[in-house]
This record gives sequence, C-alpha cells and structure tokens, in this order.
Amino acid sequence: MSDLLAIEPHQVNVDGYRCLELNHPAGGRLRVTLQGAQVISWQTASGDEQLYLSPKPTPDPGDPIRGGVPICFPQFNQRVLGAAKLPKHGFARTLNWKLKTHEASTGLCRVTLELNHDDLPPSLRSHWAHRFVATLKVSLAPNQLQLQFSARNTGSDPWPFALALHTYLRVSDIANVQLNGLQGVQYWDAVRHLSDPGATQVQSANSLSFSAETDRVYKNPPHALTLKDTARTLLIEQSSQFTETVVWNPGQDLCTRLADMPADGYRHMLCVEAAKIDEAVTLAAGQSWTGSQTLTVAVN
Ligand code: TA6
Repeated sequence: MSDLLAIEPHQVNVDGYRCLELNHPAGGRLRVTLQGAQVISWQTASGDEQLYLSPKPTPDPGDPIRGGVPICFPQFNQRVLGAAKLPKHGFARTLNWKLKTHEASTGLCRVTLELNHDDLPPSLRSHWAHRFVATLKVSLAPNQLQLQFSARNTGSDPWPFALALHTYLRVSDIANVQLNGLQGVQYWDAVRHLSDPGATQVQSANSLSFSAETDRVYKNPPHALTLKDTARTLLIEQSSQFTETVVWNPGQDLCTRLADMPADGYRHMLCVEAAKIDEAVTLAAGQSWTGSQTLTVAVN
C-alpha cells in the first residue's frame, strides 16, 4: 500500500508511558499505550480530543491508567468469574501488549496489538493457567475510531471470560451531556442495588442526564446510542456480541476518593462501555470471540 510509510506508527512517550502514535493523512491522531493496549488519546481532524485522560498520575507505576479505553479482560470489576482470583477488571489493562501489524489504506489506518499467556507474570499464571491470544485492532478514519477485540483459546481446555471496552469519553461538562437511545431498556443500578444484582429497572426517559454518581449495566441495549454535548454529537455503536452497555460517572463524592482523578475530573468524563458481563463467554479449544465498539463524531 503506497501510503504505508507515511503513516507508520511511531513511538512517543506520554507521561512516562510508551505509546504508538498514528497520524491520519486526512487529519486525526491516535495514541495507544503498550501497557494495556489502551487508546489514551483520539483527536479528530479539527484537533479536538474525544477521550478523557486524567491529568493526575497513577499512585504507582504499572497501575491501571485512568482514562482512554481500558480493556477489562478476562474479568469485569470483580463480579463475573466468581472464584477466579483475578485483579479488578482483569489483567489486560496493566500488562504490556506487543505491536503485531500496522496497515493503511486511503481512508483508514490501523494498528493491531496482541497479548498472550506468555505475557503473564508467574503471580498471575497461578490464577489464570489458560492459553489464549487477545488481539486489539484499533482503526482510525476521519471522525471515527473503531476498537475490535478478539480472544482465542489456543489451549486444549475451555475457559470463561468477561470483557468491557471501558471507554472514557471527554465531555465539556457532565451537566451539559445527554445520552440518548436507552428508553425502554432494562438496567441494573450498581449504586442503589450493589448487593442485589437481580434488582432491575427499566429506563423510562429517552435522554439520560447526569447529576450524581451513575453506575448502570444496561441489558440488551440498542446497537447505537448518541451522546449530545454542547459542541458535538457522538454516535456510539457496539457490535451484537457485546450484550450489555455500562454507563459510569463517579460523581463528585466518589471522584474525590479516587487517587488518580482530580477533584473535578468527574465533570469532564462519561464512560459508555461495550460490555459482555452478565454472563461470561466460554471459549472451547480453538474457538474465538470478536466484538467491536465504534465512535463517530458529528459536529452539532
Ligand atoms: O465500569 C464501571 C466500574 O466497574 C465502576 O463500578 C467503577 O469501579 C469503575 O468501573 C472504575 O473502576 P477502576 O478499577 O478503574 O477504578
């Protein structure tokens, strides 16, 4: 492909993290850390940042990065895999992934990163002995970001996993934001019913706005939602393999207790997460699973 060299990803250091940076020939820039294969920055051709990244450092090097798109795999929170003693939100977000390939065509540039069982330190292998390959394809097009995650069982025994693309969207102020498209969808409210996962409600209004801590798991949501902010509308799509959408904002009180967030950080972010968490996926030997989230910006 003739323009491959022109948009080859180069390595940059952002706040001490090794990142791959991709610049789209038509404008737009993407940064992905090797720790966690975490997209920490996505700017559209206008130069506007679309993702939230906390300006506060993490308490310790190697801790999860607060912002961008953390990959929660093979566990979500500490909820899904029961007895497996895995870190909160799994191990994928704190381990170093490897760049496998990069591709380019006129409308799109893409990097593919990979993590497999050999990347796990012995302390984790004792809790997760399964053989796997996890792949993240990150594609940048004008005004569009797509993340496609795949997991493959390369061993001979089946194993289960949960997953979320824990996307932190940057917003002008959480008070200005409406998330549309969830009307009629059943959800579990983790703020009100943490100890009762069976306590579900139905979203009555089409427009969801945010004035306090929000942590909800929407079940069988529609394929596409829209986020309306003052200066932009964002289309948020997830493929059907993701059967839940998690909506999270810590609100003022919880935010002050998060060591890696500034006190007003909650005002500038909203997580809308493509998730597979109500039931774990079980992969038989040789089997794969793939799902994607796509974000498209339209200016108001
Ligand atoms: O996705 C929502 C959630 O599970 C919340 O309950 C909250 O804990 C959030 O993720 C962030 O988790 P973290 O481990 O990154 O602080």
